[in-house]
Amino acid sequence: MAAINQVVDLSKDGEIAVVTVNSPPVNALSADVRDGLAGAFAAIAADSAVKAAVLACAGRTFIAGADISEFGKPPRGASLPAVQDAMESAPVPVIAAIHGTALGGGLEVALCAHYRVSDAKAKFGLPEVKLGLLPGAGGTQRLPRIVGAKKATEMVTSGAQMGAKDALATGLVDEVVDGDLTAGAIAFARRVVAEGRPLKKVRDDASKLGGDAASLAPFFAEFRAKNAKAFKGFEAPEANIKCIEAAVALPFDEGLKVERTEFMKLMTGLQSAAQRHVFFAERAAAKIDGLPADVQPLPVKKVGVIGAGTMGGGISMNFLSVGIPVTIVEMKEEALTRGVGIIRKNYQNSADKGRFPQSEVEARMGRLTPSLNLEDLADCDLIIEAVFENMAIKKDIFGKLDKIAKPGAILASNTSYLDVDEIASATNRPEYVLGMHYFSPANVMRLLEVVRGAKTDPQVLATAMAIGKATGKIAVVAGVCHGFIGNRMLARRQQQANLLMLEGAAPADIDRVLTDFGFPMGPFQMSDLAGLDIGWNAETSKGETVRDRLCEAGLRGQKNGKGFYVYDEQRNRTPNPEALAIIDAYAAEKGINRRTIDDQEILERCLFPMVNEGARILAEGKAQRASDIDIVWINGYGWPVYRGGPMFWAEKDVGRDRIIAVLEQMGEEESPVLKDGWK
Ligand code: 3H9
Repeated sequence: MAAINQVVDLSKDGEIAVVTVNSPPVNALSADVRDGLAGAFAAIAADSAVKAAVLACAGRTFIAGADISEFGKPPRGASLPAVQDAMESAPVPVIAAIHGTALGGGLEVALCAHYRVSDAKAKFGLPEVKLGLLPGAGGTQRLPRIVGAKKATEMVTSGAQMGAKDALATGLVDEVVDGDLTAGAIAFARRVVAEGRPLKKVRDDASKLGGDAASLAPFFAEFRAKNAKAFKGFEAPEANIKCIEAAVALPFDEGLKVERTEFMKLMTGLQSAAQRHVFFAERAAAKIDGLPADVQPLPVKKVGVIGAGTMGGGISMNFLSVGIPVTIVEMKEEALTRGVGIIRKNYQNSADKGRFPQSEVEARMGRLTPSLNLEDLADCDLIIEAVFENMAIKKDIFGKLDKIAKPGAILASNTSYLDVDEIASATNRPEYVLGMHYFSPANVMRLLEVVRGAKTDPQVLATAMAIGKATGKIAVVAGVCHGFIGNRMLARRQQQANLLMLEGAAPADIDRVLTDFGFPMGPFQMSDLAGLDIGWNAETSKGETVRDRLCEAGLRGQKNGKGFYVYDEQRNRTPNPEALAIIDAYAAEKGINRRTIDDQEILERCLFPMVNEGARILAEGKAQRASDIDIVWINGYGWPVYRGGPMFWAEKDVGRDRIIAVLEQMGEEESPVLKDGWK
């Protein structure tokens, strides 16, 4: 085998050349890989003894795309189009041998081969849209020429992957190989040569597009309308659709020009920068600062959950769904039966929607052991408490657990605000105690704040992070403080929303400003949804707050059809005049001077104090890095992913100076970290 460079090899099996990319972890198309491929295909073109070439990859996957870490940096090495051109116009047939995931630029390279073969597990996709981009190396022009414009539109706007079976059916691959992939690809290449099959170029064949511009116009219109809600706020889906339209309407090279123009617009824009930031931030969140390299997570083979309410049930489902048995404990039979019933109903709903077969409902439920006895948790490796937010109750439970749980078992609290160190102090094993703060509904929401107590053992922390990942969560390390990362910042937004409401902004206007920004819901919609009377007590209510007065007047939110809004039977909402009158009266009584407040003030006052709180959290070391805060807000609170999270937005969109200026006007002291910046 001859090395073209350190990441690309060229070898020969008789008259078949084999080009192998070996650039861990995912064979991304870095400058070195592009240089290596350019060198290899130049050598192949110059060698008359070569009759066909196979392009394969070492390691866990075929090329997973362009190297995202190179984006935004000065170009280096061979260009991707030059590499693709060298393959497509090679004098001999080129066969791509695909395993793992051929994604983005990886699939676009494979589409420049004359034939493609894969193993049975291979997956194919153009996920650029998830990075705020579009396939910029011919993908939007070549893919529809194989799978048709309709399927290609779906794939590029969702980033969805296609399996080997469908790839074979559509002609995206020519053969699915059993056994050794490279050997199968070489055999396939020999057949191509022996049969004198042509050098098929995807670019030259428009027969599978599925229609022309006129006949496909209704499809595109309908596709846009159907997805308007999902695409709202995002620039990339529309740009992707435009490119597929160009593939249908224009000759190949003209379509390619449209793709290039649209790609460059997205590439240089803020949305893609934000989404690329999120890609790396998600992966960075999994890393624990200062963790010795040799620390391995402890095995978690059995989980205990205390509390079969909404949270406890949702938390249990995360484990049951991935094959880990759960013992769920409640105090009363009735609550236990209800909780278990809801878990079954949720699984049944998923089965009814075709997400998995009926047998899977039974398999998952079969892993659940309901119990009324804490002692049944004695053999669990991890026990998660999900009862009321009450320190005395939690300490009592942890005291009992300490005696019941086996040595080495991890004891976690799902508290959303309380001091994990104080909870840990109720045990003799504070090093095995931490917070695992799930977000409701816990079986759906991806965020998990893992709260590291003062004494939490690094291995215990690593275990909670690993089990979070294994159950499909994005786990973020937080330090002990009131509300941890997410709720601590949310409190600042809520405080400002309430003040703005008293000073003259209508709740519906505040909600509108935040939903226009990209949140799925504003704070008052959220209050109505949660129920205005959560934590409110009719007997002790003294009418001291607007909330007290709304509840006293019988406004409870969505549950009784009236809160800040009134709701009709379809849950359509209109601002509630009764609530507005209560707010007006309250403000008058407090002598608050009501005025017109514009949208910019609403937005800045709601979000800037949150950013400041994020900076304080960093200053106090309660978050490991600014990007972790972004991940919390995107995955737990609906911060629009195309704005990159509050800290990215503050730094790259608004600018810290503007935030500091507004905070000063508001009389709020800024964190030094906000002044000096963060990494
Ligand atoms: C593109 O192709 C544009 C073109 O159309 C046009 C160009 C003109 N680049 O996810 P993992 C790193 S856009 C650089 O944990 P898994 C990742 O950061 C690209 N680095 O592994 C991580 O690093 P670390 C279109 C990359 O097994 C490590 O690899 N392609 C890239 O769970 C392992 O990653 C995509 O969007 C990259 N492209 O999943 C695919 N990809 O260890 C993006 C990964 O330091 N990638 N890294 O934290 C993926 O979806 C997953 O990584 C993959 C593997 C499914 C491949």
